[in-house]
Amino acid sequence: MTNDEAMKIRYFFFIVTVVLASCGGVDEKPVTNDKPIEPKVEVPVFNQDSAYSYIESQVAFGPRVTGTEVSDKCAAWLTAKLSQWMDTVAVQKGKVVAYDNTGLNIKNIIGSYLPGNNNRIFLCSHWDSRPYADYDPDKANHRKPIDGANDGASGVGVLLEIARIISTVKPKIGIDIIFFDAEDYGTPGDLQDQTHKEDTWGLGSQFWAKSLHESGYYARYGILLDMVGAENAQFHQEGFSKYYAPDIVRKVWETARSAGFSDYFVMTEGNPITDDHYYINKIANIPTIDIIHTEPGTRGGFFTHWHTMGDTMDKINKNTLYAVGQSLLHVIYGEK
Ligand code: AHN
Ligand code: ZN
Repeated sequence: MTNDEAMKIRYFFFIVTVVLASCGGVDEKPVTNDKPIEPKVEVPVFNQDSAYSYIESQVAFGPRVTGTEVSDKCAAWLTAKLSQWMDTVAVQKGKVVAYDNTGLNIKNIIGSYLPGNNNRIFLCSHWDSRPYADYDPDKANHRKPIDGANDGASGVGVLLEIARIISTVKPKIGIDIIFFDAEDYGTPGDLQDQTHKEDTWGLGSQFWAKSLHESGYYARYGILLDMVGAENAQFHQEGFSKYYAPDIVRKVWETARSAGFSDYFVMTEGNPITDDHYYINKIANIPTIDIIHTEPGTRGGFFTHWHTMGDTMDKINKNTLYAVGQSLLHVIYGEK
């Protein structure tokens, strides 16, 4: 090759290099995500058989009507179960006035994981059973107490299973599990028009919200479970939850749906319901949502056997328990 040819070749490569360099100049930075990549959190598996057995145990005591001997026995059992798994357990005792002006001795039971951690949430459910099957088709049953397998025991069963899991796979945030007494002691249906008494439901949560079990108690938010065990249950986005805690509703429903439970956690707005979370929002000012099975078209607006003698163990469905429990685990282990 002549000198001239060699120069031409060198010149050619010089031009190619310049062109390539200038082309790459615009977006030369290596491709990165804006957010740092976070390690994927391991979410433990919810055991619906275990939750089911905790519901069975409660129902086996008989109706857990506030202030009765059966109620005392069940309270002792719940306290023992929570003590097995949580760091601390407190029983908040109180006296409240019922719809008929009788005094009721109540027990709210609170288990705490990482009690010293200010970054915390709580999960709750009522553990009492309604003294009156006032929605039973047979009028003769309207003053009989109910088993409350779904209305009461189901939420507690799911939360006991979560307590057990928390003790084996440690979440990053603090968690309280609260069982409220006397939620279901509200005025019987046939007396509603005669006794104009406000706020006869949620007596345990009202007591707790006014006089927290620990002075200065703080939680970022709360989640209430109510009737979370019936087959094909649907959880509409309850009205007070959307009003007081819209971000938590969004977070929980999005989490549940992306975990595969969109048949249960539906995107429709439900009516506002005077449940424990209402008093927690109003009195204690902690944004709290209610995951509650409502059913437009039924007489009470809830699941078919609501406040009837038919709210029994055979109405409990393990797939529903799994949907709720696994969704809650995704929420808990996704928090930091
Ligand atoms: C009312 O019917 C006003 N509140 C019902 C709340 C409830 C009862 N949840 C379970 N049992
Ligand atoms: Zn009830």
